[in-house]
Amino acid sequence: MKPTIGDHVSLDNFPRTPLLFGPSPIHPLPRLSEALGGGVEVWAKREDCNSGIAFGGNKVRKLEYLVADALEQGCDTLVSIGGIQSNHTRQVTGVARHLGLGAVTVQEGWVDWPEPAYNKVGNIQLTRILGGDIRMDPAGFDIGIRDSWKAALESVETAGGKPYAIPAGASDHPLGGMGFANWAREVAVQEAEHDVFFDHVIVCTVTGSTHAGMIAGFALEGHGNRRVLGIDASGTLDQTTDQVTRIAHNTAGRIGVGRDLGDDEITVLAGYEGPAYGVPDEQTIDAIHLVARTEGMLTDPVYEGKSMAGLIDLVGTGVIPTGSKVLYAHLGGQPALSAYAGAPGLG
Ligand code: 5PA
Repeated sequence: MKPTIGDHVSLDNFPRTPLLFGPSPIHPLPRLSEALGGGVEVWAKREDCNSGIAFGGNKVRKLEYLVADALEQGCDTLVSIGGIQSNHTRQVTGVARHLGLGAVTVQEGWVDWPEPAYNKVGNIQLTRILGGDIRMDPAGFDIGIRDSWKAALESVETAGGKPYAIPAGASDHPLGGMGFANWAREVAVQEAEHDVFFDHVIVCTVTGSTHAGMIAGFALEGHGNRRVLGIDASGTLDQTTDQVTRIAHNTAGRIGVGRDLGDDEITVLAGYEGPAYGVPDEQTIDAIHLVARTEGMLTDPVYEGKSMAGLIDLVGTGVIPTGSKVLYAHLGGQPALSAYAGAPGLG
């Protein structure tokens, strides 16, 4: 069945600063599909190659809407927060540089990973190269609002600057869901181009606005027979589910969905998060190996390796039934791989 492609005036009304190459690539994964038994057709949409800014990723897409707002307000410094190996803070810093803005990022100790190079390589290395103002903080994992982030905002003001506040993952923000609402519209166009309809979408979820934006965006497209399955990688399922639910409802209202979202439209699945946020288990590593070795597609041990483990299991157990067309949202994250060279199977 072909989707109808509509022009959603309400979505187009939001100012957007273009940061992506254009629509992110979409392509089939035939050898992975075959390895999973050949009963389902798996495709990927590649946010890991969506932009030339600091390796791209899902946050660059979200930031198209947040930075448009920041520029309109005349802000000169983006201020955000994440773990030491945060992809988000790397992308915030890259986008700030691209636009001639300053960036302050609080980098917390979200993950207890005993690798000597963990504080040096991967995302933190790239953020340093980008010339970000990094504030290290020992606090543990939490997707909520933190005092250290508020202090960073205040410090910019004290120095005479005008900060723009971007919460963890650019999620708990009025515009957090917009980027992936727009993504859903992009998918509908690409489906028409490729004459395919994805009845299942797999997405990794932690701070929630990627998943939530998709839910709202697909609700606007109006095809009820599509399931968006969020794979939790936070290890704090209730908090992530609450955040996805809240942002999905807010975004749906903002873009003019015109009806309440049903509970069955919001699905966050546990079981693939490993021992904790940022720590892979055997299932994660096996998933990373399978997709790397069948398709040459790289995934990371914090996020996409976990959502890929979810996809593999859901196909294997028949939760995603034979005959399905599955779209795997690849959200980026590979720069963290070098920080995990000590994990069994990754180095
Ligand atoms: C991240 C997030 P959400 O946070 O929007 O749910 O996205 C989850 C996700 N895949 C999925 C990758 C590669 C991600 O980087 N990363 C965070 C970060 O600080 O990098 C926000 C947690």
